Amino acid sequence: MELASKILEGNILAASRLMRGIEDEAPDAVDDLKTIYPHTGRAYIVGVTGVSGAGKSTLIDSLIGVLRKKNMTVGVIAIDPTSPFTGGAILGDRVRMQSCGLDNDVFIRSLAQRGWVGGLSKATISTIHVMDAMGKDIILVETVGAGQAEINITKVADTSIVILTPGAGDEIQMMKAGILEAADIFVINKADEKGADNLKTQLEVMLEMRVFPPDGWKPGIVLTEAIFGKGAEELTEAILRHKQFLTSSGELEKRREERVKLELVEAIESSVKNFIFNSIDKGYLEKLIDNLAHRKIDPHSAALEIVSQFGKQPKPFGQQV
Ligand SMILES: Nc1nc2c(ncn2[C@@H]2O[C@H](COP(=O)(O)OP(=O)(O)OP(=O)(O)O)[C@@H](O)[C@H]2O)c(=O)[nH]1
Ligand SMILES: [Mg+2]
Repeated sequence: MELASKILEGNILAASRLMRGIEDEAPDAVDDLKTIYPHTGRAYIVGVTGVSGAGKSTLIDSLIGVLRKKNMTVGVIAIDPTSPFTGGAILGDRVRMQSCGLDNDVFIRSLAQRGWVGGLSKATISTIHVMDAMGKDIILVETVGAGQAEINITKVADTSIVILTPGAGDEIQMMKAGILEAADIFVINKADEKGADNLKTQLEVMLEMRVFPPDGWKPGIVLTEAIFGKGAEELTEAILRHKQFLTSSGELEKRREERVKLELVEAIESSVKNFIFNSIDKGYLEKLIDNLAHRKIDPHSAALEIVSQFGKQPKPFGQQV
């Protein structure tokens, strides 16, 4: 438990160790995660999604600068990054400091998505928990907006930012349905390039066609030039305004309930699977597999046959509390 208490003190080396354990699915990691869990739920989670090369990392670099000026501590999780964080002037120093374990204010971690089976992967949520427990005020999660993970990141984030770039007619098409709908803030990055205004109009038209409840949140559009640090302050203000809206409308609590529900579903899936495979009669399992191989039964029916043996409780079930 020593590792967990070091993490709660914000120790970067301890946090890195647990994050590695999470990725390797080390059994110890589960215990440490249990210990830190009561200390999580304070960080504000921001998803940053856009196609490869849209400028997500560059924009995050400049956001970090603005957030640090506001004395906020920052965590960054880059999922499947295809380009490394080059680091602006500020970040460059911070990353160097971080590698010496000296800087507690900014913590950056990359996660490989390859090999994940469905869902957003426990690894992302658990890594968020570690940064949260370290006391990071805001956690930025960078994902490339083309896969299944991005749909889920919008469920995990408090604020979802979608980045587009000029000449992005194609980008809009490439974005999976559901990502655009889930955006709380649109960013048009590379506004120094031709076509930014055009794209803004296109987005505005798209938003006009959607119906928002009168007291609901209507996504805004922020123009940025991330390489020049332009627009990062406006974007920070937009994030904080959205946070304020979510807090005062009670929407934040609802989103967070959705998030823990998602975690519960993932946890149930893995514990039920473990439970069944640990307790099932091996001879019965072998026979079932043999029947599957000889096409005497199909996998869905086989699964139902197994699960039905564990579903003998009255419905609905649950302990009285
Ligand atoms: N002209 C211009 N180029 C930019 C701007 N922002 C970022 N870039 C450039 O766009 C390229 C991609 O930027 P990244 O920040 O790596 O993009 P990304 O979205 O993180 O890319 P992946 O991690 O590969 O998905 C880099 O060469 C940046 O210098 C901008 O505002 N204007
Ligand atoms: Mg990147």
